[in-house]
Amino acid sequence: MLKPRTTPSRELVSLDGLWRFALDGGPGPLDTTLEAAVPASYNDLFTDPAIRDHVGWVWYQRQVRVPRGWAGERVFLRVDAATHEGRVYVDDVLVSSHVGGYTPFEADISEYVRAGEEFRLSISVNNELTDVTIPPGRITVTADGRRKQTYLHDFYNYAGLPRSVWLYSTPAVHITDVTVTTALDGTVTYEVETSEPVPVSARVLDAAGTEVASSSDGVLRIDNPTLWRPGAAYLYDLEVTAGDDVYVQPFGIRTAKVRGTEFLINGEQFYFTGFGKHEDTPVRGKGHDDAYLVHDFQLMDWIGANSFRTSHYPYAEEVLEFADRHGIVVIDETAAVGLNLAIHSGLTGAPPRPTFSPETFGDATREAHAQAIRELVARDKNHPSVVMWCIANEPASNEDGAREYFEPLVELTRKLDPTRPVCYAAVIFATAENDRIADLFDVLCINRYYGWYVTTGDLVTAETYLEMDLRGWVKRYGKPIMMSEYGADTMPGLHSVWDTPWTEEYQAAYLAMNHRVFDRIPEFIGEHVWNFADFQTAHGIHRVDGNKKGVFTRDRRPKTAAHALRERWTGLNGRKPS
Ligand code: GCB
Repeated sequence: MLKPRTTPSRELVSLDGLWRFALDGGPGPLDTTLEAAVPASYNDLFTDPAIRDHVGWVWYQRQVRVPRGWAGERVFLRVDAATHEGRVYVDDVLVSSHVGGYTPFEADISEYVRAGEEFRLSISVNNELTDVTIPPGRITVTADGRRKQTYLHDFYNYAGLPRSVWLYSTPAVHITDVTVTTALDGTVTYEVETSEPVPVSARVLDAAGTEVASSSDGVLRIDNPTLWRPGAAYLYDLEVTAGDDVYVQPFGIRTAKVRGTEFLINGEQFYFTGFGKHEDTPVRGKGHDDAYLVHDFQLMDWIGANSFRTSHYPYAEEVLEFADRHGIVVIDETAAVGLNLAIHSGLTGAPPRPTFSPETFGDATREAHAQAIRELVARDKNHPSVVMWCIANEPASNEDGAREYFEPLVELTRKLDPTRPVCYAAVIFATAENDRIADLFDVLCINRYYGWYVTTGDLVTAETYLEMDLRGWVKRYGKPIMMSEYGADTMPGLHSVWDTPWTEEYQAAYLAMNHRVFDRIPEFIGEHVWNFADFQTAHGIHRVDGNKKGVFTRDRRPKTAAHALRERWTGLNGRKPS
């Protein structure tokens, strides 16, 4: 799905700003004095707990004037994200609806609007998570009649319109999709879809704007191509012309492959250093913010991180474009977090239920999951920064039914994109012995908290357990292995001379223990600390104002461990620490 852009044939109007906001009403004029910022999650904007804890639909509304020059053009309304379900109304007409909180959708509204005139735009957004949504959740009704949302992940269920909303124009016949595939010798293959059959041609411009190739047969050849490399990004523009429409798709020339136990970018071994992140900031919640975007990438550069995982959902496209431009490597994850009922029963003492069954997560869940994969790949396939798809975080891969559930999803991912490796992040209950799905994937991504949730405060035992665990995976599967999560909650300002959990020293010692183990395993291809920054967690779970495993605080100040990581990672440039 194409990102809206201005091109010689397309215009773009941002609808970001303040919208009228209400818990109910709509699509007629909202009777409200509340206003909500877009982009932003609505939850932390208001002081009223009834809004923050609301379960169900909310309404956003504003007037929009179609530019007077757009007569005869197609007019589209594009929502970058409505978390988790969105419905778009032009005046009283429902023009589009979409399920899935972290991928975009759009509607051709040409027949409902006129150039130069205003219309009332309403978007209703639903935050409910159920056993057929990705991510899943459950709604219960309390004894006093309140609907309560629970879910199987720790981060707060921020909702609303956390990304931009756009109005854009195209010519009547227009480009609807572009797919670019590259090879290191400079061969670029492109596929273009259009709303009606028209002749298509394309040319490539280098970073200086000079034309370096052109064709109309789907294949382009660039002589002496400059590759996109981690830490040394280089982007070309593919300018596609189809009839009267022009679309410009940036791309990079690079490959991402697994060979034996190595992860190769452009045929060279790559070692991941970095983080699992979250889209999470004070007040905005999951709202995209360009200032935090710039600052977070500055901090990643400062600390020597060359990569991150979009845990646990697709991030705003602006983030991936920034990574493309700055040579940061991305593992791109679906929102399939929490397909695991054992963790929940472990935490709550509820009797365990099988994760994969018609009564729990069955065919309908898997279809929602398949759709999440389709939309992720459709949106992000052209980003050179994305080197691997992660299709789930901590599923119950050790349980009956896991293989039946995942096999078709892995096949689907590979069919949609044969060019990138595929992984999932394995939960602690899934071991080399009992995991049912690891052989289907390319890289072993392991989440482990020895020394934190297990053997808390005892890093000596933790070190032994961790090494045994990781070596078990290497031995059984012979695939590249990386740590996709390891971390310890840390209260900034808390210090100790002993191995005391929650202190800054303990976080640093915990990470150092992990690193000793990684460095003893030749098949290791990377380390992603959990988490880049502290983040807000679900109401009512056992956390002190959020998850504190950040190496940076929620307002992005370094904890002691940040300096230690900087020492380890700086200067590696994708090579394994020695
Ligand atoms: C995990 C999850 C992550 C949590 C983390 C934690 O295994 O993948 O979403 O935030 O543990 O801190 O408990």
